[in-house]
Amino acid sequence: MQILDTVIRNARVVTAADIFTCDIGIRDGQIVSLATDLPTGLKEIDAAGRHVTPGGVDSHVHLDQPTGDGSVMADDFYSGTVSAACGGTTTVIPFASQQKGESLRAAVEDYHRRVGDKPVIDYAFHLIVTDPTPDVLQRELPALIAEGYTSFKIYMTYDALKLGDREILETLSVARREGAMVMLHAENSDCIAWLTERLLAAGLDAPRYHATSRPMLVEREATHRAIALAELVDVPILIVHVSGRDAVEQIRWAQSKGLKVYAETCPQYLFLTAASLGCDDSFEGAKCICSPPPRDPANQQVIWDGLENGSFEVFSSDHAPFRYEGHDGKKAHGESPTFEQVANGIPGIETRMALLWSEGVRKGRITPQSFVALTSTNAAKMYGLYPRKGSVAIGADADLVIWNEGEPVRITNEMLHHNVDYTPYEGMQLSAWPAITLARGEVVWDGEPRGAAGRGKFLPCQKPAPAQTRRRPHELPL
Ligand code: DUC
Ligand code: ZN
Ligand code: ZN
Repeated sequence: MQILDTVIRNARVVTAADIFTCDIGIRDGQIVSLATDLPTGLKEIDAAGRHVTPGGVDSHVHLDQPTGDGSVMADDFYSGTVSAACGGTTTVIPFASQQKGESLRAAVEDYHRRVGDKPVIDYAFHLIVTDPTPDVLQRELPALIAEGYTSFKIYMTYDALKLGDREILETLSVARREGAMVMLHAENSDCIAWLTERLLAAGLDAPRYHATSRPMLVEREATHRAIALAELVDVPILIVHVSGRDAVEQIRWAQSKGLKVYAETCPQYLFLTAASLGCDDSFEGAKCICSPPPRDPANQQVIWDGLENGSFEVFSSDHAPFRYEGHDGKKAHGESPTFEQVANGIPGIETRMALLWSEGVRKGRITPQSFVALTSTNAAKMYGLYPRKGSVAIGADADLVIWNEGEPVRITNEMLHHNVDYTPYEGMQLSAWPAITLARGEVVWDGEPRGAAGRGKFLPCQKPAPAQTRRRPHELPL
């Protein structure tokens, strides 16, 4: 047997299905053996007594994405992927966003230029379709899907991004025909605009009114409409960043009807509430402005329940990094802008995995196997990267996290590696953090960031199995 590059000894391996103890043999960046008493490798790592999980697949992150409103994302493909690796994530899927009036191909080319030779870990792209012209739908989108951009996001809110119902139907129909996965940002744009206008007219413009302007019913209505449109077209969809009970009820209703409606949630809906946006009119709450907004403790519990009972497939960060200080982030419109002028999004690419392992697995809310499914395996399947990514299996990339558990870890922004000047989780006490992250067999985190810029590779995605329609094509004239 050819000598192994690395052997991880006595790992307590966790997959989405099993937990077992073995050595992990790695050669040329892949897992080549899972056995006991493997021969000595060129490098040996002792994992006795430690859980070893697949590296995280963070399938919803925003890195160096143009915003168009004067704000600039704080993380590019270097700082964002270093931060990811230090938090146990080994694959990221950010968004190449079409500008209205621009071709989708131009957005993809621009985004590859932005990536350059920066990434430390592997990455794929989702597309964002904002202008579904006949040319985009009939020519560009099918060609891009065939080239490995097999998922795209549709927004139901934000003037610069949103599609109307007819446009959504046309776009869903292409996804069905081409076998792509559609992600939907489900909030009712007109309801938000109507409420925002009234709040601002009444002088209620502090960050906390962001949550008032986007109550759960706007998410419920849009979630229901997205499900209805997808049912009409007969295509699977995934509802992103689900925040609470109202949307969860719609999703479970659809799932109970046998519709392929998948859902994603994020740490902010487990660990933040609307009160994180402030209890007074201070601007500090802008740090936690994101959409949909975080809700309240009862809704946090609904999200925990959904993670436990299978309502959610994916737990992503929705890392959308804007600095608090300076004039290109949360304050791009001045020192004290109105809530609707504040860039939407919070950082979380590095804290996602440890938050869920510490507060989910170690507190007995979810099993280790569910953790793996939610943070890695399901996202790899959902977006066509499985089995290369998302599992500990022979032939898979050696993307692994060896966990440190039982010692207190207090989250501070200083310990993180993103380029944002705050974390919403400052001061939180956890009981786990990745000790070592390996990406294609290379140590990229062992208490220090180790990955070199440019080692991350672009991953063309397969057409995802979960995006396949249930019905036979001849049943609908689509
Ligand atoms: N939607 C996202 O997916 N991310 C950040 C902001 C938003 O509205
Ligand atoms: Zn969104
Ligand atoms: Zn997002």
